[in-house]
Amino acid sequence: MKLFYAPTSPFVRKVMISAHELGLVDRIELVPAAVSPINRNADVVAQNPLGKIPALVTDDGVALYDSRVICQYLNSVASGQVIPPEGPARWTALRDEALGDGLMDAAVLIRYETFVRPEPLRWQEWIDGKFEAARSAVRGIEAQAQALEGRNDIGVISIACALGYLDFRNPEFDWAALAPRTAKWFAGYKAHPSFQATMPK
Ligand SMILES: N[C@@H](CCC(=O)N[C@@H](CS)C(=O)NCC(=O)O)C(=O)O
Repeated sequence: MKLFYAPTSPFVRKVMISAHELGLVDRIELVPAAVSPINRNADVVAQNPLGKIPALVTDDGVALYDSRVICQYLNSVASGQVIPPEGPARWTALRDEALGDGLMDAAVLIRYETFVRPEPLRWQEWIDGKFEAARSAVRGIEAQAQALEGRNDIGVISIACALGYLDFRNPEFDWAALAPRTAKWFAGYKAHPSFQATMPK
């Protein structure tokens, strides 16, 4: 399989942590792919018309995107448990994946607005709105922090990637001050070898 990737993308990290947990890392060839909303990458667009990473090309030559579909695919290839097969655990995992993904969306959009967009064109109210979305997502995670303990499904993987991305790009945001129980859980989660092996750089 080939994964179009960038080491700083939290969505790529979600896929790579899943691959580690499912024992599939050695089957994935990493294809470096720089992307940006203003600089589309033709190699990525050839696989994913949305021009976004992660994009995976399977051994059968089928292109898959986005990160949710790729994680479902990897889980099915490995007959794994990263995505619980049925019952309440499945819906909790998928709901929490959506929560983590939404937090990543807000954080990535803040990054584009503050780093990619030229300063005279920046819109502070828009940035503030995205930070407020990030705050309410963090509060939503904190409200169920106890339920994160002991899990290793796609929901906690996505939440961990989102919090790790905030630490990487926006340490001054200090999400942990809003979510002390989540911060305690995250301190333990960080020890996972899959999390350590996928640190953004
Ligand atoms: N919903 C997508 C989001 C992926 C995404 O936003 N990736 C960013 C990099 S972190 C990207 O490719 N941005 C390029 C663009 O917005 O044009 C997923 O889950 O894979």
